[in-house]
Amino acid sequence: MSDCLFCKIAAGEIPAKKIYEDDEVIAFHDIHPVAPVHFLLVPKIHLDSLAQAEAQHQALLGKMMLLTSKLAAEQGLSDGYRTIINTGHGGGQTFFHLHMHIIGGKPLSTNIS
Ligand code: DGP
Repeated sequence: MSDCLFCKIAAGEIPAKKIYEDDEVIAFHDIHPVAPVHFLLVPKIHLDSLAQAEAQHQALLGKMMLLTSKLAAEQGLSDGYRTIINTGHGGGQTFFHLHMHIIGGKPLSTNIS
């Protein structure tokens, strides 16, 4: 998508503090961190949100889930971390390219509202 921020970051057209990249996904620090560690894990293909994912994306989504623990450990989150996927306006999504937030490095509330 030509006007998608995360597509442009994935293509290297907009800089980001990258922590991981392969042929399918990229991870980079969130520009507005809500915790000492806050990065985004983003598929390189454009999907507006998790609601657009289909069976053909199952392996990619599984890969992203499994990658969180490796990347979190590399970022020093030995005591745990939170993953969030905001989906749609009602879910608090503001950038419409599927992305997973990985957050940690401070005590996180058990209240996820
Ligand atoms: P969401 O509300 O789930 O759509 O989260 C979008 C996140 O994207 C938000 O936490 C801030 C982050 N973000 C927005 N613009 C940029 C940017 O230009 N660079 C980086 N690294 N993060 C950004």
